[in-house]
Amino acid sequence: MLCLSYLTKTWGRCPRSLIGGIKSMKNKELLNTVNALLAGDKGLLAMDESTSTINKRFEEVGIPQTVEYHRAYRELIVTTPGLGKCISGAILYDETIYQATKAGVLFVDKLKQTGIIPGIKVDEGTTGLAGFPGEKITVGLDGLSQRLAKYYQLGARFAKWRAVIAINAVMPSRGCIEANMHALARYAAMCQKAGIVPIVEPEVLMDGSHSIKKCFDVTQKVHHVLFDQLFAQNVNLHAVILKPNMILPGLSCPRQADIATVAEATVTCLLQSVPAAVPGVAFLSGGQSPELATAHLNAMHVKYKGKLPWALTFSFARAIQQPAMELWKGNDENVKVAQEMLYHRASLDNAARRGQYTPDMEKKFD
Ligand code: 5MM
Repeated sequence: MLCLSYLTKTWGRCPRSLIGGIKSMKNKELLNTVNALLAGDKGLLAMDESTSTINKRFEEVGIPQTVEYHRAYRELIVTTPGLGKCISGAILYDETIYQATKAGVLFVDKLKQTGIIPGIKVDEGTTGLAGFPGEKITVGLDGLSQRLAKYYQLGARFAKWRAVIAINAVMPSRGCIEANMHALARYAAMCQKAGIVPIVEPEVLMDGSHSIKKCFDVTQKVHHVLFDQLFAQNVNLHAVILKPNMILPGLSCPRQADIATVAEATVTCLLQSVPAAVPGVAFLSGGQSPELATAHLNAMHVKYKGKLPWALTFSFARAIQQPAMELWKGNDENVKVAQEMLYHRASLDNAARRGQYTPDMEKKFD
């Protein structure tokens, strides 16, 4: 029997009918991954903080910023008892995908043993966008096909690329939105070719004093450009997961919004900008407190259950991890309590996906 990697290498010499067969095998694999990632009430765990971000988070809690502490922290996460009941996929960072538990089990294998699909952050961060002072472009397209092939071999079946859109009186510019959404679409096309499901993350930042309406308008515009670009790059929308921000006022906006308003604005914005072919929407938390991120997701499910074309789930980093990291503090003796907290937060997000979260569930950990 011909193996897929052989067929892929000989793509250029394949007869047309065989290429069609390979494409449908790849599509089937992509769709299987998507279905597993979005299954039931589970969600995604973003544990893909780059070195500078994890060091920043560690510094805030007083944890030494070394590769060994990064490894120990990620071991705490992947060995959390029962995590596979709550989490369908975990996004890793390049450093982490090569790391192992103290007992020598690769994190990727540990995740797979618990029924969690390994994913990988493949963008290489942001840099200033030439011609647009203050705005950022995400980089990492050069050599991406080769890196995706390597990550596939290492076990990753989905990937993530984050674009960052800031709001102020003059931002975002059209140039910034278009450049970033084009890069996201090129990334998504390369992922699908490699048999890897792309998570596309156009994050409209919460920083600033803008209103909830401004966040709505900018996010809607960003999504329109994103899906136009995905279409232009022949990306199969059935095998993409969108990772958006919720619709929120800026952090320093004097007029904050209640939970029901955020839920309604977020779903309305998505209904107006995300095609029904997209199978799932997995929110980032973006700096919201864990409790609020969970409550917002829950309110969307309570109000719109059964009325939405896509699955609505979570792909939180801070909103799942932060309380556990604060309990751990880098000390071995705190691992168990930190793992209990991690599991607790993830299970509350499962409840939110079912529309069954109530604030009093928070007390169960006290
Ligand atoms: C927005 O950040 C993503 C979601 O995390 P939150 O739920 O905390 O908002 C997250 O996946 C992020 O992309 C990674 O942590 C990587 O971030 P950096 O800044 O290291 O690229």
